[in-house]
Parts: sequence; C-alpha cells; structure tokens
Amino acid sequence: MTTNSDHFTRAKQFIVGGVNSPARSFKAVGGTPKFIARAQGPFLWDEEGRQYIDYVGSWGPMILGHGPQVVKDAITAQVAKGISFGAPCVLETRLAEIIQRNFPTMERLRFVNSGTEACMSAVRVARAFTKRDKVIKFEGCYHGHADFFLSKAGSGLATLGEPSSAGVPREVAATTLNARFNDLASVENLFARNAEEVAAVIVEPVVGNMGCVPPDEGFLPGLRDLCRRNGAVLIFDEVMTGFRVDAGGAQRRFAVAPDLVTLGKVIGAGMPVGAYGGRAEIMNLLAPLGPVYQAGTLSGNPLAMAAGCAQLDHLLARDREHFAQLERLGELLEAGVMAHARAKNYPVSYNRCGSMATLFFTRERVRSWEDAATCDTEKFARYFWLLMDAGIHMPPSQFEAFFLSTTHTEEMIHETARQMCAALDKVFA
Ligand code: HOZ
Repeated sequence: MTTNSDHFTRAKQFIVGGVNSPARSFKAVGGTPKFIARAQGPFLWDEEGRQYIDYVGSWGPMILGHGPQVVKDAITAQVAKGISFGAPCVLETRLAEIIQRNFPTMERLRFVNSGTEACMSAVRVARAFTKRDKVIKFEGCYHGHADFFLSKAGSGLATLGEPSSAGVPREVAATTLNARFNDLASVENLFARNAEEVAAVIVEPVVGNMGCVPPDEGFLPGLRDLCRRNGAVLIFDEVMTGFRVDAGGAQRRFAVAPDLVTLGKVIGAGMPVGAYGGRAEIMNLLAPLGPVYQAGTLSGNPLAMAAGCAQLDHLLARDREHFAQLERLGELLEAGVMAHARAKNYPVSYNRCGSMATLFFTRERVRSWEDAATCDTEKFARYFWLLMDAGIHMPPSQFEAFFLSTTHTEEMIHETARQMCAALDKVFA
C-alpha cells in the first residue's frame, strides 16, 4: 500500500513543501498530512483507506456535508452544457439573486474566484470611493494573501508563527493599520492618529482565523459607528460566516449593516468562488461603469455558479430547520466537552458561534489575538493527533475554527465529545 507518508515524499519532489496551502503541511502539529482520497457526507477517507469524521469541511463551505446529491447533479448537468464560457450566463444572475435576498446590504455584487480576490477587490473599491489609502484590520484576522493583508495576520501565518510575510513592500505594509479585535478604543485610536486617511475597516465579524472568536456585544455596532463618523467604509469579511452563522451571515445574526461584504467558497458549495458587494454607489465605481478595474475569465464560472445555486437552494428551502439543527449540534458538542473540562479544571476554553467553534488550550476567554497567543500549542498538537488517531479530523492548527454540517448526527457528536474528553484526559494526565 502507498502510505500517506509515501504520497507526501513524492509530492515534495514537485510541489513546494508538498502542499498548496501551508496549514496543510501539518508543520504546526508535526507528523505527516493525510492525503484525502474521497469525501462524502460527514466523512473523509485517506489514501490508506482510513475513515474520519470531518470537522474541517474544506474550511467551512461543506455546510450540507461533502458531496450533497443536489450539488453533484447540478455540476454533472452543467458539465454537459459547458465548463467555462468567459461570457455572461444566467446562472450568475440566479446566484447573485439568491445571495442578495439573504444579504440585502449587497445591493450590487461581483463574482470572483476566491475569498482572497474578494477581499482584495473590496479594499480597492473602498479606496477609490474614499480616495484614501489606509486600511484598518485586526490582529489575527485573515483576509487572504493580498500584500496589504499580510501584516499580523491569522490562520496559516499565525499557525507557522510568522504573522507577517516577506516580500511585501514596506510602503504597502505601511498602509495597513492593526487594531485589536473586540477593542473599540484601539480602532478609535488609529482613526485619531490617521485622520481622514483611513479608507476602510475590514473585519471578520466572527473571527475564524485565530480560532473562533465571536464579537463582544457592542463591538460590531461600535465599528459601524466609528466608520460612519470617520468617513470610512466598513467591510465584513463573511468568507467563513456567510451562510454559516445564519442564512444572512453575521450581519443578520448581530444586526449590523456593513457597507461592503465579501463571501467565499460556501457560495460555490466548495468550488473556487468568491463574491464582493455592497452599497451600489460604491460598487458602481467598478468597470465598466466606473474607473476601478477587476476582471477574470473564471469569474462567474458556470460550474461554480451551478454548484452554488444547488447548495444554497437546498440549504435555504428549509433554512430555519437547518440552522436550528446546526445550532443544536454545536451546543451538544460544546456542552459535552466543557462539562468534562470544567469538572476536571483543565486549562482550556471554548468559543462557539452556531456551528463554528474552537477549543483553546488556554484558561483565558479568547477575545483577541493576544488571548489566543497564550494557548499551549504543544498540548494542542498532542490533542490533535489523539483525535486523528481516533478517527476525528480537526483543523491542524490551534488558530483555525472547526465546522459542523447538517450530515453530522447526534450520535457522531456524542462520540466526538467522548473522544475529545478522552484526548484532554491524556494531554493533561
Ligand atoms: N488557512 C486556511 C483556512 N483559514 C487554510 C486553507 C487550506 O489550507 O485549504
């Protein structure tokens, strides 16, 4: 049998580090990454034939589990009609309509190919609208790998302990200002020190990229207010939270309306797609209506559009039921793990927003990157491998959220809680 280790060795001969995205290298947890052969419902199988209950869900979009039949059928039907047109198709309008119905703040939108592109383009149009250059982001948030976001970023960068990237010109990095999540005073301070220079504040309204960190009450409305008072555009990066924490994303769950919104792979059922949109007066600055350029052959790709329409139609046909189920499963897992952890007084904390969550190896309540950075990542690595060996697939980093799907059953959640508790017992033995 060709093992995962054999596959990794061979991959490294051709692909940098053997992976196409650094978190997948397992550098933070040690050992060899699993090479995934197939996925269905809540399960993954690796190349060695081992089955896992999956809580990564391709980093969020698999809200209906892997390979829902409706999505597979839609993709197959579209393949027969064409794979890429580089020209308009009605599926784009259909998907845009579904999105706008749930995200009414997206008065006009554009499809792109990834969350990275969506965030990069949203900042560009915000800069053009305000005629300003600086952008406020939050330490530990990740908005893709455009140059100006790679400063004190979360996700893979935090995982590797290098929150800023080489290769970013100093002048570009200087346009990014970092504030502390859940700390309005830090934002106010940056506005004061950069009066009339800040184009936008971009935020993951529920952070997924330093682990799951929900906003404190008043934080998002406070950002809304600060942006309004300072003439800056408020951008919600809902790549993880869109159609996840609510059908209308975090903006509906927390009742705060941003000026611009970015969405990612969930609107393509896991296919490579993203979108950005918002107030028409801002978005209409884009070419061909205005002077801001953004383009791409694969933008609005018919396969991704067909997959997205099928997934969202299915999810939204019974959205109350689906979101209630996801909430219930999320609660069940948290209650199962934390009752045990509290009884044993283990130094861990648990953050959750609906069906996204993180178990942090710190006693601190994690409200910002500073808190997340207090985690014991060595203990996390041990726990991660104990779960993997028990057939539970979690993100290979303390600084990522895990996700549930509608295909996870209560039995699976109980079993997962049991395994998580057993892993904690071993880690803290
Ligand atoms: N850092 C990405 C999620 N937040 C991981 C992407 C991937 O490796 O697929």
